[in-house]
Amino acid sequence: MFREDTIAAIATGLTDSGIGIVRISGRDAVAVGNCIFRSPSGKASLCCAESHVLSYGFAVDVSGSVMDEVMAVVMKAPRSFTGEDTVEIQCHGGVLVMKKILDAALQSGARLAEPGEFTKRAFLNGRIDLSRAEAVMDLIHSKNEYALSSSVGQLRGSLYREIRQLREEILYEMAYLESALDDPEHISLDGYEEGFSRKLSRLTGRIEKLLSTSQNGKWVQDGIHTVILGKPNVGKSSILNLLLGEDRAIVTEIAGTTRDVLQERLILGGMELVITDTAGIRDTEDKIEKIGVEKSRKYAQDADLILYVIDSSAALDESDREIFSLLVGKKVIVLLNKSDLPGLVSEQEVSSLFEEVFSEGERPRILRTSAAEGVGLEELEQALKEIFFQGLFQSKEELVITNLRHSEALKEALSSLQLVKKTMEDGMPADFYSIDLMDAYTSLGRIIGEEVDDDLIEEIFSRFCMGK
Ligand SMILES: Nc1nc2c(ncn2[C@@H]2O[C@H](COP(=O)(O)OP(=O)(O)OP(=O)(O)O)[C@@H](O)[C@H]2O)c(=O)[nH]1
Ligand SMILES: [Mg+2]
Repeated sequence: MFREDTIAAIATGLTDSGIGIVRISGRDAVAVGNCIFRSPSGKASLCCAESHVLSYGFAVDVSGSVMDEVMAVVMKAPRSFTGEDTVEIQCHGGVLVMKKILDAALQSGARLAEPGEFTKRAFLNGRIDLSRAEAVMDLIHSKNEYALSSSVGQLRGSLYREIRQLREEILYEMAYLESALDDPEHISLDGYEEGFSRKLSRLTGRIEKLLSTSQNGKWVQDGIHTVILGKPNVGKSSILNLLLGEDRAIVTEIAGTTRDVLQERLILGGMELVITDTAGIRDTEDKIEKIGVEKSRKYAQDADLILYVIDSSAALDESDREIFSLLVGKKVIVLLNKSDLPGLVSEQEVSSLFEEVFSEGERPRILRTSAAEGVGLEELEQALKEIFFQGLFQSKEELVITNLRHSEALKEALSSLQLVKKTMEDGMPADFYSIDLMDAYTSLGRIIGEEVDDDLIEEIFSRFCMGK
């Protein structure tokens, strides 16, 4: 799958902007770059340019006409992102001018790069492992602080290092067992099992710890699916508008205003919420409202988090009881809204009702809000952080598994190691351990790209964007 030809692409966005970069990489990158670059005197050549130093000049097309005033940089192999000779032309960021410069590169011998091909080359040239290549893309797609922080950590090799260490330890055990079985006279397995069993527990413990972060990883990557639930007229849509900072949903004093679900994405305290405003839940004869109420129930079932809004100036009733049943087993934050009005519902009242439904550790937090006066946002932000990312992301290097492919491979490695444990507990001889140890070693290898086939590589990199 490895190709030695020279590729080119526009590396910056295809919209008008200050600067645009056309990137060329491969064996003939400098020659191609030199065809489209002309120094002010016309004498200096990119072929003699010092590596990693900017040269000022002009971009010219194949007929020699000047297209733009540019800076060019040559990065000699292996000290470039791809590990190959690379030239980057920094031009003005007009879409037409970038396209013309790319065209000139293609006419001078380069081929248009496929999506992700620069990063694929970096991987195939051994510049970065697969987990870091994937982190590059995750970083580009990061839409919230936590996703960014996680991909920066993985880009700097936090996952790679942990996986490599785990594999080394497994390899050591495999090698030891193999030599002992080959040469029983000199290497004894007496008493080996006790130490080996402790080691296995440590290894499975480390993999379990990584896996335990993958749920958080999903929230980081996809956003926390949040549903605003409550009776009609309690201020659900007003809360949505407050969170969004704009009048997105219709708010009126008429109960039953919201009839269909309304979904938006927003960032709160660095976290991304995919938030849904729903129709107020009540018994109704209105045909349309009824459908809306059904939808509210359905969305509540699939939610990662429910914001249960109560109008604290009105007494609780049967509809609230019904909503309670939708909250069981869910992460819930209760918002006692309209706290600017004289209160009829207290925290104690709500909390004592929850005692019947929730066990002690899982009882929802209760916060006072006033959508009318903009009160309660900071407390909500704080509660979200504690519920979803307790203890995580304290440091930039924190390892959180955000990639489904990685968590699948970790699960497989874990179950292989558990099989080794079982083989041992069943009293099978040591030569039965190695197949499962090898499987665990291979599964972990897939994360960093050491045990992957060409199709998977193609698939992973095809999801990348152009020019990366
Ligand atoms: N005083 C006060 N009024 C509020 C507050 N939040 C909302 N309201 C008012 O309550 C009424 C209902 O607000 P909505 O946001 O439409 O309530 P809802 O829960 O979305 O109602 P439905 O869509 O009918 O289910 C409106 O008149 C709002 O102005 C608040 O914190 N304090
Ligand atoms: Mg509403």
